[in-house]
Amino acid sequence: MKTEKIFAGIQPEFSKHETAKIILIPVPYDGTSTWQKGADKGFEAFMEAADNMELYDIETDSEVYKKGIYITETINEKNSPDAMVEAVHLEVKKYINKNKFVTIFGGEHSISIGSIRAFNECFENLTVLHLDAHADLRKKYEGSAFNHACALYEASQTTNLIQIGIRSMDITEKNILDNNKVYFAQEMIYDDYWMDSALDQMTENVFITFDLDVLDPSIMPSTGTPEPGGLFWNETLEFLKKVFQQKNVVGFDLVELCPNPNNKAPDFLTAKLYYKMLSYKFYSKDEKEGDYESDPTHEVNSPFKNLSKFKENEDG
Ligand SMILES: [Mn+2]
Repeated sequence: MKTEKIFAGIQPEFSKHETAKIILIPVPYDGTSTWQKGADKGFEAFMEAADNMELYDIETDSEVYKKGIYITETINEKNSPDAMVEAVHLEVKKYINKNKFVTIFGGEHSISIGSIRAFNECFENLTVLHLDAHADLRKKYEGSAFNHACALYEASQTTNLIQIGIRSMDITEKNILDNNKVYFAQEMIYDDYWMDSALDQMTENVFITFDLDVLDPSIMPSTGTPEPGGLFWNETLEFLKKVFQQKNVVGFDLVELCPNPNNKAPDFLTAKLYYKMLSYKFYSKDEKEGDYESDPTHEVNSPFKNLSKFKENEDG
């Protein structure tokens, strides 16, 4: 059955399939999570929070919803993790080929396997930017290669994988991870240049897979496996802003919202994070569409100018 969903109560003219630049694919899958169940309820909670969000973004001085946000039919394939991954793969690829900006909302992290595969097939030299408390690099877990604990294994073999905020992993994953491209949470605290360093390692095309448990549980307790010592709101946005500004972000997903009916703040954070990422995407895109090189006012007009900590050349 087809039910039309509308993001954040935007007018019908901005939520049409034909004209929307932004596609949101809901995949409320929770087949393999191992501790707290409930990631299948994340999308509903996200949508409810978004209904209560103001749609003017102060920082970018923009209303990105006017680019159009179309929500596709929910992917409900639950026969097996493999079938779910393939359903996501096909749906994501279909919309990339229609030249849309594709975003995916989980569900647990195994949904990213199909998305990453689709983006990797459609974009040259793909970087996968993975924000997560967990490395998710197991080749197999509980008999399946499509478990949430394996979400990034394929990407580690087929893309330029950069991992941010990691603070929990199995010893066997040490053999798979690339130490130069992993930013462990406990090291990031003492490293003023982790953002620039990670940016230097990215290729032009970047897909972001954002596991909400990368955030500190004090601001994001609503995940299946909360881990202490995570990222905070402003530093996360500062980093994402730089990525959207400096790279061609080709799409992103948000996964692992496991809502608590008694605490709506994490649901709202998630809605706001989603909208912020869109605001950054289309702000920087509009800039790039203009004649960047020959526009001397470019720097002056940028609302990012005063916000970037690392712009000035500090020498020793
Ligand atoms: Mn995780």
